[in-house]
Amino acid sequence: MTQAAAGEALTDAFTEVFGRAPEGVWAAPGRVNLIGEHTDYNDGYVMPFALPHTTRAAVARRDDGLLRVHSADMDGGVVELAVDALAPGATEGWARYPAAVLWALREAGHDIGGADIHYASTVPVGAGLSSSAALQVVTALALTELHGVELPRQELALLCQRSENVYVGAPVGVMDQTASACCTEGHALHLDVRALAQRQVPFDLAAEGMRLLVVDTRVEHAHADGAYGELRAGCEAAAAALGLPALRDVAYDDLDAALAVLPDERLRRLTRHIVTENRRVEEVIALLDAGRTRDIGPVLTAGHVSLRDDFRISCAELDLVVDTALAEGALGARMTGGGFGGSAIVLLEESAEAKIASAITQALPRSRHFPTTPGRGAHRLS
Ligand code: GAF
Repeated sequence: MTQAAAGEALTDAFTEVFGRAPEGVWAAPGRVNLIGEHTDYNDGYVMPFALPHTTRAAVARRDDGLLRVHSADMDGGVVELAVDALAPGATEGWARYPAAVLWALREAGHDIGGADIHYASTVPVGAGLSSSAALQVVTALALTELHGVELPRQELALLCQRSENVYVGAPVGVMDQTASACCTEGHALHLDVRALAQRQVPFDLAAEGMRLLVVDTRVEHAHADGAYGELRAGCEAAAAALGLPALRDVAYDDLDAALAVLPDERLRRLTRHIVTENRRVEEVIALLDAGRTRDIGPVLTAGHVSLRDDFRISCAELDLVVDTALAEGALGARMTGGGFGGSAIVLLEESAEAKIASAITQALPRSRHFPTTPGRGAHRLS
C-alpha cells in the first residue's frame, strides 16, 4: 500500500468510527534489534532498525476533556477515558498505552487535551517486534504535532518509555521507543544509551546479496510479567555489588576480575552477558564500517548463545529456529527483543533463503517468517 493510500484508508475508517474527519494521519514502525539485547537498561549499546511494518493513527483533537480511542485490530469498540482521570494503573487493556502517553505528555507540562484516535497496525502483536512502542510513538508524535509541541525525537522516545514504566508498569529500557522514533530507512541505529548519542549505520544487505529473515515463533512474550523486571533488578544488583553505576561500566578486559568479585552465580551470568553483548555491538559496528557485513553473522550467533546460556531468556522454539537456520547454512542467527518467545532473526545469503526458510517451517510449522529491510522511523502520512 502506498503512503497516500494508507493515509486515505485510515481517514475513511476514522470518519466511519467518529463521524467526522481526522486532522491528520501518522505512522510509527515496529523494530528488530540487530544486536545489543538487554543492554539498554544497563546504560550500554543497542543497534535496532525499524521494520517496514507500522502502527498508524488518524487523530482529531477534542475540547471536552475526553480521550476516545479505537483500534481496527482490537475488540471492544471505542474506549472512552476522561483526560483528567488518567493515572498510573487506572486504565486496562490496550488503551492504557495511548492513555499513558497522553498522561506522560501532560505530566511533562505540555498543554495537550483530549482527542479521538483510530489505529490500525501491521506490526505483529506479541512477536517481540515492539508493537507497543509503535503504538506509543505514533500517539506521542500525532498529539505533539497537532498541538504544535516541538519535542526532539529522542525526548519523545524517553517520554514514551516513562509512560510505559510508570503508567503501564513495565520496567523497559528506551531502545524500542528510540528505534520507532529515530530510525531512518536503510540504516541500523547505533544508540549509546548512557550518552543518548545516536549514529545511523548504513545497513543494506540486498546490495551485497544477503537477506535478513524475521521468524516469529508465535510463542507470545510479555514485559509486564515479572521476568523482565527480575532480570533488570539482577543487573542492577550486580552493578551495585561491583560498586558501579551500571554494568556498562565493566570494561570487557576487566570482566574476569569483576566476575571474581560477584558472590552469586546468577549475577555472574547476567554480568557476563551484558559485558560481552556491549562488546558484540562494538564488533558489529566495526565490521559494518569495514564493509565486512558477512562477518557479523558469527557475532549475532554468539549473541544468541549468550542470551540462551548466560541471560537464559531463550526458549525451545527460538533455539530450534536458530539451530535449524545455522544447520542449513545461515551466516548467523539469534533471538531478538525481550526474550521468552517472540522472534528470531536469520542472516543469510539470498541464494539460500528458500532452502533455509522452508527448513524452518518444517521444523516449526506454526512459525511465520518474512524478509525485511530497515524502514523509516515515525512520520506523518497525511
Ligand atoms: C524489550 C524492552 F522493551 C527493551 O527496552 C529492551 O530491554 C529489550 O527488551 C531487550 O533488549 O524489548
